[in-house]
Amino acid sequence: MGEECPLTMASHPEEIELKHWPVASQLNPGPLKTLLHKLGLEKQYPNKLTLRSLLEINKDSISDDAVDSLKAVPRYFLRKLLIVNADCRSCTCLPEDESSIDLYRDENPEDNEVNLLDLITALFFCADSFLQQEMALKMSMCQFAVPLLLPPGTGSQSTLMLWALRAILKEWRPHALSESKGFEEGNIVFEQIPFISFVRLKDCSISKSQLLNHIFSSGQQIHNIFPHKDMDGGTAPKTISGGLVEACWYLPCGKSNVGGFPEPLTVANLRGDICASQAQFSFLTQVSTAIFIFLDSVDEDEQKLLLSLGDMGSKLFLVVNSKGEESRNAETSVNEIMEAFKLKSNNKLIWRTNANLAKCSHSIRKPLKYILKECTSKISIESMSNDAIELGLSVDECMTEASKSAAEEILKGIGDQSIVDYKRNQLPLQGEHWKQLAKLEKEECRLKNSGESRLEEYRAKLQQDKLKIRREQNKYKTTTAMASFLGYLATTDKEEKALFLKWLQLKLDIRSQKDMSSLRNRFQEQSLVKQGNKCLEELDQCILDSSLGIEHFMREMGQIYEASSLGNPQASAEHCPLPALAAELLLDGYPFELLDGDASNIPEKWVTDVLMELHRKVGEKSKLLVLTVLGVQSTGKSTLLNTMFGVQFPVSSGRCTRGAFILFLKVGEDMRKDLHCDFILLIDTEGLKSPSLAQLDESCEHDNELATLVIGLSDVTIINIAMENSTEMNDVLQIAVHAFLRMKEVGKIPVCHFVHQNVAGVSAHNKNVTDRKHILDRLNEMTQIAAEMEKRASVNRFTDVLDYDADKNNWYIPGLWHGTPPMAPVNTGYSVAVLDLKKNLLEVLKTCRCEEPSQIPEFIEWMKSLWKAVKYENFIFSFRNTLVAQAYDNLWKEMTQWEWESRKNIYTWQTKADLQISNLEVNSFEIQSEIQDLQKSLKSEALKMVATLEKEMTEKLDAYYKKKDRNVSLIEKNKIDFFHHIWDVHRDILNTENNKLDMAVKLKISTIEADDIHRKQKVRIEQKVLQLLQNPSDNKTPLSDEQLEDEFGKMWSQEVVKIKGLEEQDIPSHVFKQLIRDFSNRNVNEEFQNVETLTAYGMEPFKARDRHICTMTKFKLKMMFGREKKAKESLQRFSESVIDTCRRIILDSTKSQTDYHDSLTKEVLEKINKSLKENYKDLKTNTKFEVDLKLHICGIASREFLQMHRNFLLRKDPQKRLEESKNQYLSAFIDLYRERDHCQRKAQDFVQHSLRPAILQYINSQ
Ligand SMILES: Nc1nc2c(ncn2[C@@H]2O[C@H](COP(=O)(O)OP(=O)(O)O)[C@@H](O)[C@H]2O)c(=O)[nH]1
Ligand SMILES: [Mg+2]
Repeated sequence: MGEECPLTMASHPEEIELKHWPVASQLNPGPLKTLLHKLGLEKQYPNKLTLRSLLEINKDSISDDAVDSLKAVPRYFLRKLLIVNADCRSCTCLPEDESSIDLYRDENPEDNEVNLLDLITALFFCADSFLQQEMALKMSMCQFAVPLLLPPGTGSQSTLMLWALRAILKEWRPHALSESKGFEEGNIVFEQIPFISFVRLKDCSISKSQLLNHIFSSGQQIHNIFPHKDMDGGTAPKTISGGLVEACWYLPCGKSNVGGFPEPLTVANLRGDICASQAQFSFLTQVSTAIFIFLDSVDEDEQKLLLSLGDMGSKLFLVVNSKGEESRNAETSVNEIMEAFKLKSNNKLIWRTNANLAKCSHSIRKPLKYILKECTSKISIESMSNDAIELGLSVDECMTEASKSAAEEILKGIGDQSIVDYKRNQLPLQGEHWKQLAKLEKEECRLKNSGESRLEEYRAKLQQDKLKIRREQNKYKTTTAMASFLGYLATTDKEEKALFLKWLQLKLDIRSQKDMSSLRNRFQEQSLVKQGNKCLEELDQCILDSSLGIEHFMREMGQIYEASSLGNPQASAEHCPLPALAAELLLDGYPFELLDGDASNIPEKWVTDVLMELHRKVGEKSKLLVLTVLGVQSTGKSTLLNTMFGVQFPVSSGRCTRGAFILFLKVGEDMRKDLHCDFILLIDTEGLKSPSLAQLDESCEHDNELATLVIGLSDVTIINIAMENSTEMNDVLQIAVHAFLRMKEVGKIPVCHFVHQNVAGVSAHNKNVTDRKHILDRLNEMTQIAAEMEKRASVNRFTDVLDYDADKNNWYIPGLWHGTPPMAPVNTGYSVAVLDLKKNLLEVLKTCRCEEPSQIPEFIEWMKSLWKAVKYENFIFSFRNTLVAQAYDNLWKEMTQWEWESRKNIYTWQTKADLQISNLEVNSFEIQSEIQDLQKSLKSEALKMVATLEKEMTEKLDAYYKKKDRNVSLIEKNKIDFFHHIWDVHRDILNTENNKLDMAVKLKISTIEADDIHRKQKVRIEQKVLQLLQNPSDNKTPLSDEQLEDEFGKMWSQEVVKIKGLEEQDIPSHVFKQLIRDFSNRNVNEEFQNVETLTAYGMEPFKARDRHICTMTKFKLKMMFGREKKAKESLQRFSESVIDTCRRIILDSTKSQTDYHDSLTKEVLEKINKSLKENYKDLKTNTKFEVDLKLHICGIASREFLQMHRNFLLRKDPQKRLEESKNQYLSAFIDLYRERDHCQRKAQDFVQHSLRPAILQYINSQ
């Protein structure tokens, strides 16, 4: 660092208008020009220094070097200020060269120091409006006074820094609320607060700033709110900061015993003599509740000035520096003023030479308290802008009128409506529709509620439903709010757009605070009552629904885009510029919602198109590294990121959105090589384990999904832990790890770092060794359990899934506040620790990777596949942690076993019942009544039997819960579900059983009837033949075979019409159902959804493949290339032997002459499971292998069992048997006909040719 590198220029100088000030090169020679030159800021003057240029990740941003020239001072100051390091003010003096200290040298201090106030003033001159706002915010976090009136610079008048202060939000607790622990929060510019000014006459020798620091610091330490002469750089002469008015706020913490004031106060401090800054002084007198003038004496001019202010009443307090004898004259002049203003003696405070600061501050506190008590005039800074303009001052935000009114127009649209109504009317797409869509999309993958319907039909129905919702969404016209929002976003002027968004954000915050604080108070009251959870839940939802910010508008934008892309082409053409708008915002450093945590869904098309647009905008150079922070709600995650990178994620205790937000940080040229990337992508998560959401049913599920997605996406994950909720984080982590184990492929192993907040002390790292070990032990233990559950042999430790080093990856960060908020400044230790963490993380990012960082397109692909995996996951996310999941899974397995026993029992019974029915000896006349009796009695027996089985199973479940081992206490709340499940199972068993009995009875009846047909067939055929032969019309020529077939057919169909056949069952689908059940809670949805016909599997020889062997990453696979080949060979041998054994079992089963039954499949699957269990650890098989192997074997089984079933039908089905004998009967019929016909003809012949002539002859012969 040195003279050569002054602050970077604004990266887009053309964006910044030249306001009313001349550029530096046109500055007249004078103190300002000199100072700017000294600080190397000439090129930045005026307002050319942008916030964005300071956010770049470059070497400078992590440098910790001390300043070595005055030109380096501004950069040092800003760098430290942006990471809220309160030590930033110590850079104003260059360190002296120790070797050349020469006590007698006449040093010129101007060469190596700059006055702090001058520095701040100069930086405000040079900063653009966004940087000004950020500087003011960070200064106020450090509890530094901030500029309220900036001196004129080269302009003609001072400026009221209204805009610059707008970002400052504060919380406090007035003494009145100390009982209820309530608090107030607000935008400091907007709040009505008493305003107290402190000014001085000439060179009054009292150090006003030091005194103010004394009065308004609360707690043990005197804090340097206002810079004073005893600080670094305090002695350097001020050249440009005369007339600067600084302001700070005193905010009570609600503890009356701590002293201080009961209400908030604004404190203003005018620098320099009031005579030199008359405009500022008149402004202050106009707006102040009280004004304290520090003076030694009053000369004539000053008297005139004071008197010219007119009636100030009792506002005025004179603090007189008493210097003993000398001050005689002064006293008279003071008294004259007292008289002129009719001031009481209380309004004069004497500062005695021998008094110290403590004493004096007491004497000023007293009247202040009195003023506050009586105070009727409160004022907001916002309302001061009129006064300022009247007095000829300028106001910084006048420049922003256009954007302000644009934002106000949108706000006007809200009017008196509640936010809930407003969102329903104006942002309709993201409401119920979107949530419903999210649910449908997940159901499409998980198929949890398919019930009895066939999967394809069910899926088609879900798709229909989805389309319906999109159509519904498409029906909405763009609402007025969205139209104006999108309209302003489309303005090409970057600064105007930024201003508009800022304004909108500020105004929306203020608006939703109104609804929010009352809701939150009600929530507080309700939660004290403890009962009526219903009410609490409703309030919860209300709080969620009542938050409104820019993110909601952006969310709506995404929904409009998503919906229109499915709708008519015209609408989608109309909305095609939307991704470009959003991409631009992303590039400008705005956060962008990746995952909507309220609905728990990603608008994939929207996100994809926006990111791709961004990719194009940066010339397809978008290599990125992803850094995520994950942690429980309100543990300072956003604060951490903001501090670390100077970004602006929303920070507040009261946010109610949730989800994952991304933000792009540009990497500077000097770091690109080291980091191998162009951007760092920050992901901030919101609303995890938020207590106000905990009661919502799906809260836990959404949290787990969110955590899994973001960890999966990141290169480095920061797990943010505030000590009191480390268990919650632990739980979430377990689930995420477990989810990864269940996924097919997790491409990379994210590095994870634990950040422990609020842990100070140099010894923290050492003292917490056992703590860290404990955490890691626990995570390891849980990973093992999970690996066991998922049969992942290659995973034994937490570090197999996430890259974690207990020693290096733990950070202890002291609390954010140094003292008791709200008056506490940010702890320097916090800032230092965060910077340290940042440096380390960047180092990690440099070295940890084994592959090239991905570009945006790959990132998108990866995100999609991760999210798909999350959507397919049907089990793990609903649990709090791995132990609960395990307890549930154990019991579930047990239940499946019990259920199977029930089914087996009933199967045995049913076989007997079948036999009983089929052995029933009846003749066809008694058939109805006898069989019905038997059917009735069997059904009631079945009912009793099922009831007994159900009772037994219920008792087993009870006993299981009573035993209290196997962590049953964790699944206490699932008990009811399990009981319901038992009930469901037995209803199902009973139904099936009744159907089976009905079928058996039908079969029996048909068999009897068919026997009857067989028995009577001979007679029938004879009758029919006789009938045909007797038919007089046809006795000339015999009937042809066709005619006979036809005749027979007619007769046959009349007879067999009553005989019901047995229906062929869909055996492959029965086998498939058993196969799916066999995987119970495992994550195989995706695999099985692609299976169309099971019978097509297992035709070719089975082949072991790479993807069957368990590895965490592709990278690891490469490393063990040699071993992998061997592993595959033994896997092949193993598979073949299992397949052989199973094939034998299957063939054995088919030899028995029975029908197919599910237990046959079950037997095969159990055999496979047994072999797998014995071998999976050695073979390192994964779920994919298990799925493929089982599909192969079940494919074989499904074909064989189908054949077996068909054979059975052939044997048993009366209809089939009749059909089979039909031909026999037909030929018998034809034969008989022919035979009879022949005989008849023979007889006829005989009659005709022998008998008749003989008879005739005989008659004739008579
Ligand atoms: N006492 C204390 N407060 C903190 C700390 N970090 C953040 N906060 C405050 O906690 C609140 C929530 O912080 P935020 O960063 O929004 O939390 P997030 O929800 O995790 O992003 C803010 O008011 C912060 O000022 C800390 O270390 N100590
Ligand atoms: Mg946050």
